[in-house]
Amino acid sequence: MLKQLGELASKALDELNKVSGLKEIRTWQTRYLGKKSSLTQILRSLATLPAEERREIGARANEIKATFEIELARKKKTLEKAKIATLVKQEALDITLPGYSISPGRLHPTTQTVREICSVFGNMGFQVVEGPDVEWDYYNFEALNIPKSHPARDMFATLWVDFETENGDKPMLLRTHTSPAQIRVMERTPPPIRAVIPGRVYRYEATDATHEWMLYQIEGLAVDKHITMADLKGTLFEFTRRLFGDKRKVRFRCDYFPFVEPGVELAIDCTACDGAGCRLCGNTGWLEILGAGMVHPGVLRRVNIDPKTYTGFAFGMGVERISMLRYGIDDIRLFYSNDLRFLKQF
Ligand code: FA5
Repeated sequence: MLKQLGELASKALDELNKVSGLKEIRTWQTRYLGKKSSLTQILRSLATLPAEERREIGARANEIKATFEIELARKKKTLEKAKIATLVKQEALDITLPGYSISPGRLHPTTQTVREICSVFGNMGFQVVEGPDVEWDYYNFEALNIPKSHPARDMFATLWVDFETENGDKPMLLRTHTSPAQIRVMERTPPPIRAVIPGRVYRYEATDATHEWMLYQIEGLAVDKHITMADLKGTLFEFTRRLFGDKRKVRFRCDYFPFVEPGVELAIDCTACDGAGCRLCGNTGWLEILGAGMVHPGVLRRVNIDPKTYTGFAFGMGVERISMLRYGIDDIRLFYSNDLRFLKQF
């Protein structure tokens, strides 16, 4: 087979030398490097050869393949240069015309906001972690104190991927929030924990100016000895200051989430009307930006963290809503409608 390879190489390179057009070169490529070429067949059949032969023939065949590829690229370049020279000679190509400028790409506004938020928390000592978009019911609900048939499930409009079956299949869904990643982090990391988890979440939602069916959230989690509500308030207060500036007022109010106790919502005074009341804030003067609370002892126990020794806080915010406030965007549907006129503004 070595002899056959040697003959193949010299025949192919000889033919390549004689190729004089770009069309011919494609034929050569198919003949000597294509799926049905002798070289590909030899490479495919290596597995069937005895070990000793496989090593020697494999090495030689790969060497020939690399040579073919190098020589092919070289020939293509030469032919392209020759073609351009001919066109210039015939004045069919005016090389004095200015070229097309390629406008540089940019990051999507959501990516920019995600990175900015993660960097604010990064500077406060939080690590960035990710979790899966497709989640088990256990992580999205059960481990977060939302058992089957619990009315709290109604708070989440869910897109199911798989249901529980008699064969033992477990229910699976597109995660409705980033909170399941809290559980995954706590399962594999002993305290102290400081983590932020950005990612997409999905809800079976009728979309409107402030609701999308697919959105980004950033979850935050801190678990340690002696963590109190004061730490939660201090951290989130500092976060809003760094992201929205000193001028904004911050309001904490009680809220309910089954996996925290007590639970709160954080709102800032409206960025559009400075709290006077307008359409954006529904005339309340306040805009809710996130949900938060002290991690429920039942949640800690489920991941084998003793709630008598450790406490923690968690929070979850919607990234697009934050971008809307920062950039004055009045419709969330603009983010993912792929309209370049919108995207080019960021
Ligand atoms: C939650 O998803 C909780 N997991 C947050 C949490 C985490 C609470 C940790 C306590 C501890 P909620 O459903 O309110 O909560 O969503 C959080 C944020 O996501 C909201 O404040 C909002 O900014 C954003 N959000 C929720 N639904 C949508 C939607 N359909 N479109 C756009 N943004 C949304």
